Formats: sequence, C-alpha cells, structure tokens
Amino acid sequence: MATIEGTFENSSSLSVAIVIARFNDLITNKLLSGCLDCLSRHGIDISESSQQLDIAWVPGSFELPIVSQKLARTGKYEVVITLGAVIRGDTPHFDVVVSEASKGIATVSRDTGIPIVFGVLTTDTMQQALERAGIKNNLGWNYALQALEMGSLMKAVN
Ligand code: INI
Repeated sequence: MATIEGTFENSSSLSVAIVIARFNDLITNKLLSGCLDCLSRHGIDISESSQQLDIAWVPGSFELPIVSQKLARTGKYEVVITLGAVIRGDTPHFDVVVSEASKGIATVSRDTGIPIVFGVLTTDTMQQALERAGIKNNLGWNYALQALEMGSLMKAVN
C-alpha cells in the first residue's frame, strides 16, 4: 500500500502564479497579503525580482479562469492560486459570477493538470468577507498552504 500525500518540505522550490480580482479589492488585497505571508514563511521568494512568483490582476472573479488557464498552459508554474471576493448583498448576479468562477477554475485545473486553488470568498455581507480576510482569520494564508500541499502532492503522484 502506498500513502500518497503532499508535504511542505520542498515548498521553497515551487513556482507559483497568483491570479487576483480587482473587484472588491479591499478584500482581495487582504487575501493577497495573507497569501504572500504564508508563501514567504515557506521559503518562497516574494520579492519584486522573484523568479518563482508572478501575480496577475484581472477585473473580477469571472475572469479568473481564463487568465489562470493561460498561465497554467505556459508550463512555468506548478500551482496557481486564484483570489477573489463575491459578496451576495451587493451582487444581483452573485450566483452567475460564483458559478462561472468555480466551474471555470475546476475545468482549467483538470484540463491543464495544474492545481488551481479556488480562493474566492463567497459571502452574504462585506462584514463576513472582512472577517475571513483578516479581521478574524485570513483565508489567503490557507489558500497558499493548500497550494503548497497540492504542488507537492502532484509531484508525489508521478
Ligand atoms: N466580481 C467579483 O469578483 N466580485 C463581485 O462581487 C462582483 N459583482 O458584484 O458583480 C464581480 N463582478 C464583476 C465580474 O466578475 C466581471 O469582472 C464583470 O462581469 C466583467 O466580465
């Protein structure tokens, strides 16, 4: 029997792309800061001159899949992290944006074989979003951790 799992031992060598939505950037910038903190603490160079991290900005969560797809297809990245925030209270087409973002990200991940972390907060209110983006907890940190685990796991499966 083989037990196959991701570890964090070689996280520092992973190449990572982050795709982040400008919509609700009060929230997404906080997710980004949590995400970068986690990557940095695991040895990834997050400096401006980093050769292992790129960050792409898109208008909103709806655009996360197409840019994730293009980045994943370059073959330069072992894992892609998407960051977005869709807030039901302010969004009549909440369900459309969330559905397209989630389906699109899952499809890109399966089609390219590159793990794409679904880092899109979906909340009823701005207060809930703030709580998950730093006031209580910063899920950006968790998304980065999940990316490191998946990057490692995909290598372990080979
Ligand atoms: N994009 C988001 O990331 N979050 C939202 O809450 C949101 N709202 O409220 O509509 C949102 N809309 C923009 C959408 O993602 C696209 O950028 C836009 O429709 C252009 O394609």
